[in-house]
Order: sequence, then structure tokens, then C-alpha cells
Amino acid sequence: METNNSNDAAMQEKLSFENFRNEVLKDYRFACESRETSLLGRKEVLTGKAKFGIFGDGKEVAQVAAAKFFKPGDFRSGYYRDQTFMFANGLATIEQFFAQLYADPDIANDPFSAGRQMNAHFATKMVDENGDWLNLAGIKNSSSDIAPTGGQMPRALGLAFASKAFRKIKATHHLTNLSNNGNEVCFCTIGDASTSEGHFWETINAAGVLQVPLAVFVWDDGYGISVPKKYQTTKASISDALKGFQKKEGTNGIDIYKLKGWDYAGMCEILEPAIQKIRDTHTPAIFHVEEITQPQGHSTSGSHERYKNTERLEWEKEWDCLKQMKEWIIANALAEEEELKQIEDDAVQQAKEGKQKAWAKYIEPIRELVAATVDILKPLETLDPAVKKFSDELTALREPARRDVMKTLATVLDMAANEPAAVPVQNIMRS
Ligand SMILES: Cc1ncc(C[n+]2csc(CCOP(=O)(O)OP(=O)(O)O)c2C)c(N)n1
Ligand SMILES: [Mg+2]
Repeated sequence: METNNSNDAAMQEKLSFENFRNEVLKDYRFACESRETSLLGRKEVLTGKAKFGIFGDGKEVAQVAAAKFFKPGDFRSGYYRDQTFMFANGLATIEQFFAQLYADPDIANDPFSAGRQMNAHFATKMVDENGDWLNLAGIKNSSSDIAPTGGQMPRALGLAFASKAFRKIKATHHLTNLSNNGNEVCFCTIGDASTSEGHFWETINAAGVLQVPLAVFVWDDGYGISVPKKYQTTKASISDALKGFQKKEGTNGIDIYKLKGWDYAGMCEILEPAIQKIRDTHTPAIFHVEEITQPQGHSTSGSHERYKNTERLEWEKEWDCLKQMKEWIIANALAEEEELKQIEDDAVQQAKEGKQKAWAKYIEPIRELVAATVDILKPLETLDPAVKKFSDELTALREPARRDVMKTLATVLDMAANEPAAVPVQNIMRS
């Protein structure tokens, strides 16, 4: 009997170690895939296939850690650095990420905005085709990102306040598709520089007074574009500056935590009980995630080598969260170099495939439009030799954009507006 018990215990221990190991490796995989997506995304912009790109590189490990505690019913109200959080929660795929980068106008390809929003501006659906609520309490949710860098804050407060209302107001208790007794936490993300905005301070103050389930994550990479935080945050530390908001026994206020963005285990350890406390007690909290890097700089519009000194650039390489997580995994004998290398190679492949699929879906309808345009222009070629030239130029484009097609059509229409053969040109432009 005793032997059986100890066997069971050993088996249990082995199983829980295996589960833990798998969980860690799954997170490492998400982090690597996300990094590769950022690296490829920048290339797509710099080679002209997309207009602008902004990515979540450097924030991956903090986000896989935060994602572990995001549950069905919870809401995200965040900003453009959160791709890893979205991937790790199954709310976005690499392919969808690239579809938005290319500004694919098909909602089936870019479900966040059908190509209307800047890249990395995420959203999930809240209503069905008939405008009826989805079962929001049973799914993970993200409100729609907006470009003003502090705009997510007041909305995050509102979403957290909704949980409080659902818990406190009896008349809402039957709305179980929207809330499970107000157990839903709003995960809000913001950059260090954007904490200087009024919306941030108003939200933190109101959350401290209202006592709502709000978890604010500050991804502190030390910069707002090229401006270092010493020029925009008092004491160059948002958590130090917020000290007077700290909740104490018998007061309202918020809980304040400092985390290191490369310390996977340390973050998970703090976040698990901290998020549970927010859920249970509706005490808001801020997680100041420091020592975060941005390996590719702010966006595709600049080069961080121009404003970071060599020392900072070297520091960022050493404290890169993927490097640190990998070293931690090896030091704790969770996996060996070889297995991790395989995960990294797979991640390169996954990102590449996601990109290729998104590009194929984006470009195919445009190629069809080019072919249709060339057909329509044929009868007009006799009118003016320039028409054939325009057609040939359009056909020669390796990666045509919808704009190229429209420009050709508009030019020909200007030349041949009164020709009967120009009617199809007008029609295709209207379609
Ligand atoms: C209200 C507003 N002001 C200015 C901008 C332009 N802008 C875009 S990103 C950015 C820097 C944000 O830095 P930070 O909050 O630290 O986030 P990070 O990009 O470093 O993650 C600025 C000023 C904006 N989008 N919205
Ligand atoms: Mg920043």
C-alpha cells in the first residue's frame, strides 16, 4: 500500500514536472515565433511590401507571462506592442498579423480591422452578424486598439468598472453571457512614455477610488520613440512616482509591483497571486515591467542606433528577454540547447509560412484585378499607343498594389472618357 502511494506520488511529481516543462517550452515557442514575426515584418516594410510597421520585439517574455493569467471573460485594452500577448492567448495568428501589415481589406484575412487600422492594432468581435452579444463571459476579449498612445486607459477603466457593476448590481446578475459575477479582469497595457499623459493619471486615480479589477502593465523600454524616460517621467520611474497611490490597510488605492521584463520565472511568480487578488477583491494593480528592450528600435520609421549609445545597445543585447529565458531554461535543466534550437528553427519557419500565406491571399485578388484591367484596356489600345504602354507597365509590376491599378484606370479614363469602350473602365473603378 505504502509502495503504491509513493509510486503515485513519484508519478504525480513526474507528471507535474512534465506539465511545467511543456508549459515553459510552449511559452518559449510563442516568444520565438513572435520575435521572428517582428524581424520579418520589418523586412517586409523596408522592402516596400507594407507601408509602416511597429512590432512587439523585446516584450515577448513579459507578455507570455501575463497571458498565462488572462482568462475567458477578461478584456484587453492595450496598444501596438501586444502581438505576443495576442498570439499566446489564441486571439491572433501570425498570418492575420501579416494580413493587417499589408492592409488586406478582406475581413476574413485581417479580422481586427479589414486593413483599415495601422498594423498591430488588435480587436476581437463582441457581437455576431445580427448585432447580438456573443458569449463574452466565455471567451477572451480584446477591445479595439486606437492610435493615440493613452487612449486605451479610460476605456480600460470602463471595462474594469463594468465587472464591478456586474458584481454589485443585482439586476444584471441574469446576464451570465456578459459576466460571471464580475470576476473579469481588464488587462491594460501602456508604454513608459505614455504614462506621462493625462489619461493615464486620471485612470489610475479613478481606479484607486473606485476599486475596480484593473491590471495595468507598463512595458518600460526606457524610451518614447527617441526620448529617454529621464526627460519625461519624474524620477525616471513610474512606479516610484506613483507611490502615494499605494493601497494600505484601511485605505483605497492601487497595488504596485515592479517586475523585470526578462525574468520569466520571477514574473510568473508575482503575477499569479497578484491577478487572482485583483479578480477576487477588485483591488486594481499596476505592474511596472522594467528592463525591457526594443531590439529593432521604435518602428520602421527610424533606427535606434541614432539615439542609443553603444553601452545601451550592448546592454539590450545581453538582457534580451529571449536570451535570458533560454539561459534560465538551460540552467534549470528544463531542456537542452538542441531542443531549444529546434524550437527556434521551427519559429523561423512558422513566421515565414504565416507571412507567405498572408501575402498570397492579399496579392491574388490584386493580380486578378490587373488581369481584368488589361483585358478592359485592350479595345482602347488603338485609340492611343500610350494605353498599351500603361497596360504593359502594369503587367510588369512584380508586386502590384490596388493603387497602381486605379492610377492606370484613372489615367486612361482621362484620355478616353467619351469613348464607348471606356464604359467598362468606369465600371471596374466603381466595383
Ligand atoms: C496621443 C499621442 N501622442 C503622440 C503619439 C505619437 N507616438 C506614437 S508612439 C509614441 C511613443 C510611445 O512611447 P511609449 O509609450 O514608451 O511606448 P513604446 O513605443 O516605447 O512601447 C508616440 C509619441 C501618439 N500616437 N499618440
Ligand atoms: Mg517606451
